[in-house]
This record gives sequence, C-alpha cells and structure tokens, in this order.
Amino acid sequence: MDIAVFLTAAKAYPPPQNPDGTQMRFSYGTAGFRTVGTTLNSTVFRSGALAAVRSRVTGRACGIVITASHNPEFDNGIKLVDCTGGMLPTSWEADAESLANAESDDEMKRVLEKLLALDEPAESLHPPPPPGLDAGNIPYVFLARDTRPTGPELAKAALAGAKAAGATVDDLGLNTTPQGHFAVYASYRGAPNTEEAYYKRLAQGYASLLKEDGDHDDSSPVEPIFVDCANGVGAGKFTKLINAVEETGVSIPIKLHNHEGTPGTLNNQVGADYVQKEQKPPKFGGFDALPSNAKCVSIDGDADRLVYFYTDENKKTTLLDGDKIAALVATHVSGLLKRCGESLLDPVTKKPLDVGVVQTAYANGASTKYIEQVLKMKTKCTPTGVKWLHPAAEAFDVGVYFEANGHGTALFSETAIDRIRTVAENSDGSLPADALRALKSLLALTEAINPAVGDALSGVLVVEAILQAKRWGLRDWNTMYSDLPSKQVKVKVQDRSVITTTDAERRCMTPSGMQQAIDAKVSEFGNDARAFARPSGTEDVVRVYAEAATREGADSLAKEVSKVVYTFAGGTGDAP
Ligand code: 16G
Ligand code: MG
Repeated sequence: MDIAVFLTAAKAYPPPQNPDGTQMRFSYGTAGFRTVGTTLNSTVFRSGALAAVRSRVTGRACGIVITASHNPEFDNGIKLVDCTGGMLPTSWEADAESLANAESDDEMKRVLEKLLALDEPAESLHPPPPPGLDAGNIPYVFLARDTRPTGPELAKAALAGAKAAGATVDDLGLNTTPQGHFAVYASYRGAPNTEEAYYKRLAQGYASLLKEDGDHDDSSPVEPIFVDCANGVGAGKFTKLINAVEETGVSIPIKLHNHEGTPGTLNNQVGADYVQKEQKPPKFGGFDALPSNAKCVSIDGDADRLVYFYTDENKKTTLLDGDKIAALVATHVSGLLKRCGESLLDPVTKKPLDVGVVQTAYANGASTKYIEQVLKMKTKCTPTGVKWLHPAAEAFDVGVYFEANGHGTALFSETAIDRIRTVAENSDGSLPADALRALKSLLALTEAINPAVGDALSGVLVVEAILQAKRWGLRDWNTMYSDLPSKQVKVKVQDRSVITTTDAERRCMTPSGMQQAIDAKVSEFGNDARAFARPSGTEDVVRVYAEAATREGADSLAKEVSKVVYTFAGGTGDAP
C-alpha cells in the first residue's frame, strides 16, 4: 500500500471539530462506529482504508456496510465485515478507533504501518478457503449501504478510502447488512456472491424445507404474514426474495408494510427495536387495523434482526422475540437430529454432533430453562453483540444463536454439513425413510439460513417453514414456555466506563461495592429474580435489566437496581 497516496487523498476528508475547536472523537461501539451521519465522513473514509488493509493482511475480500441499523434516520454508521463473512475481529477495534481519531498524518501512518506489518493469513484464524481458489484482486472490498439520507455521501467516502488504500471496490449499492456479510462469506468460499444468488439460495432452501417437512404436494403456508419493514432497506429486498421463492414453485404470503412510498420515517416508532422494547405494534403501517391475532413481523432498518408478534381480541400484544425464535429453531434442529438416529455419529469416535444455543444476559430466564431442561441442549452465555455470539456458536457443530432483540442465525460447521451430506447421499436404502427426510431437511435448513450473520429475511423463511412443519400458529409457538416478566431501563451517568463487567456482563466488577448492592436488592425479589447493569456499547447510558416472577416485581427490581447504579456510578439528572 502506498501510504503517501492515502494521506494525500485523506486531505479531502478532514475530521470534524467540536465547538471548542478540538477534533471530534469517534468510538468503535458494539457493532462499529455509529453517530450523527453528517459527522462521519472522515471516519468512514478511514474505515474504508481499514477494510482494504484487513483484506491485504488476510489475503481475502472484506466488506463495509454503511448503516446505523435501528438508530434514528439522522444517525449513520459503519459495520466492517471480516474476510470469512463475520465481523471485524475485536483485536482490530482499538486500531480502527485510533485510525478514525488520528490527529496527524504521522499518527495515521503509524496505525496503518502497524496493521500492514501483521501476518494474519485468513487460514490461521478460520477454516481455510477451498484449496486452489483464486482470491482475485486483493485488496478487495464489498460496499453496501442502507436507505439513510447521508448514505450516498458516506458510501462515496468509504469507496474513496478503500481505493486510496489500493483496493478494488465492489459497490453493492442499496443493500442489507446480511447481504453485505453474505457477499464476503461467499467470496471467501468461491461461491456465487450476488444478491440474486443469495436470494435464490434462500428460496431453494425454503422450498426444500417445505417439501421435506410437508405431508402433501403444496405445503406452502397460506396465513398472511404482515411485515413491518421499518421504512428501511429490507422492503425492496423482500420483494426480490418473494419473487425468488415463487420461482421455485412454492409461495410465501408476505404483505409488506412501512416501505418506500408509505408515510413514516426510518425506525421512527416502527421496526424491530421499537416493537421489542415497547412491546407494542408499530405505530404506523396500519397494524392497528389488522384482524385480531394476525401474524406480524417487524424487522429493523438494515434487516439483520426480526421479532414476531400478534395482537389479540383484547388488544393485548404478545411478542415472540429472539429468545422464542432460538427456542423454535433449536427445537426443530434437535427434533431433526433425533430422527437421524445414529446415522450422524462420528464414524470413528461414535460421538454425536455437538449442538448448543448461545444467548446473552438479556435472554429471558424461562427460555434458558426451556432449552436446558426441556430440550436438554447446552447453552452458553456471551456478552452482548453479534461479534461475541457468532464465534461462540461457531465452536459447536451446530450452534443456534439469538439475542433477545432478534439478531441471530443457526450455524452448521463444515464437519456437520459434510457429515449430513455424506450420510444423505450414500444411504443406498439402508436408512429409514424418515431419517433420510430429516437429513435432507437439515441440509435445506443450512441453505435457507444466512450462514454469515443473522438475516431478518432468511429468518422469516426459516420460522415460517418450521411453523408449517409443526402446523403451528403463533399462539402454539408462544406456549413453548412463558416469559418471566422483565424490564429494561436506562440510567444516565457521568462516565459509563466506570462500570466494568464480568461473567458475560452478568456481574459488575467496578465500581467497588455496586455488585453487592445489586445482589442485595435481587435477593429481596424471590427465586426467579435476576438483574444486571452494563454500560451500553451504542449509547451514552447504562442499561439495567431485571426479571422476576411478577410484572410488579420486575418493574420494582429494575427501579431499585437503577438507584444503585445512580448512586455508585455517578448518576446525572433526576434520580430514578
Ligand atoms: C448492536 C449489536 C446488537 C446489540 C446491540 C446492543 C450487532 C450487529 N449489533 O446493535 O447485537 O444487541 O448493539 O446495544 O452486533 P447496546 O450495547 O447499546 O446495549
Ligand atoms: Mg440492524
């Protein structure tokens, strides 16, 4: 890389200043940089270069998505995609931040030289790409953006940054975050990586799922699915997916709401974040006029998460969140694996596939209990953010992960896929017909689900196929277990970094004495009570979560713990 060329190009993207004349600082949060869109030109330019450097160092294509996900329309941000399709390794975050905040050419040069000197071939970190695969022009960067008004300008800056660092840029234009990840994932494996190829893959996986699990010829679901697209990038993509599904000869009765051309703005009282946090239907899109118990889904602005919900005759809305989706997918996977019998045991060690569900501290206690005690599956808890859940799920042969907020997918290791495929293809009549169907269904699931990151679009296909196989409506699904009442609140403090956590964010290490005070409060609310406090990675607040056997209990525990946080961690404004 010619650093001098990059530094010259960077002159056109000077970092913005604070009112006091100092240079504005940007922090790499839970999922990349995210703040007011009009301040991000320099950060995005520099991150474009970082993606190019990452591509150079790993020898494979990487990616960038310009999005602020579920944040309001005036925000924007950047998500960086690593060469295998996952998120930028956490070990690079501090350097990404140093590059974004460098105040001189020398500082930028130092960061770039440090990163360029790293020797991190992709193979040493991840499953190697297929042997002999030509990596193409390296550095190579895929670029996508969502529908925000600042998107085109920022995409230009990212492109300029990547090019200044010597990269070839593949501009995917308006696209979802999961499509950005999939393009990189597929390119790593030498598979077709276009949008068309992706939706075709999902559609075919879905059609095979219906076929393997259905009892009759046309097993397409008929109950309409009303999807709130949050006025984001997902709406147009759903249309493409629906067309791809129809081309396979099956159908999916999706009705799109809150999309381009309808009133309302991006993520404003609509979308998965609003519906999940408020436990209310979207304010716009006509959801109040739908028939009672209609099947509804909300996705977020960049279409990487989803939640289901329905509103009954008494106007009570029931949310089926990421935990419920994880339980549904895990139930289905474990049912299929059981039907495969011993056919999937390791030929040498005779061990079964290692299957687990990954959650965060926000997972409802009832869901964890259900997965461990009813499904008898392993669970693992990680800190918040896909960058932690995804690798934990990769450690299983089959790892299902979902955050309660609806981010998630199911991952099948190469070993698992190879074994399933080999057994299915070589069964020569020796396997019971039902086991063979289960094997084929597992293979279909690996195609219908995004293997790189959670995707709201593939999430809908997978949930629908499973519900169809079980002949379940949302009410049946909801009775898998009853959520414990929970409450989330925000506490404003002077400096949220005074709070440090351990045990997957379930316990605080500092400020000293705060965890003991939280424990004392929790102990007053009975056996099912649980609470934690963690500094947000995307907002300048501390988040408090509480759950208890009753609604009143959850609400008051959240309030009590907020008071503890306010007292120990330097609360500002009115006391809770
Ligand atoms: C980001 C994360 C999401 C996480 C949320 C937590 C990704 C792709 N997105 O949106 O997984 O739940 O941040 O935000 O990782 P918080 O740190 O403000 O609570
Ligand atoms: Mg999102």
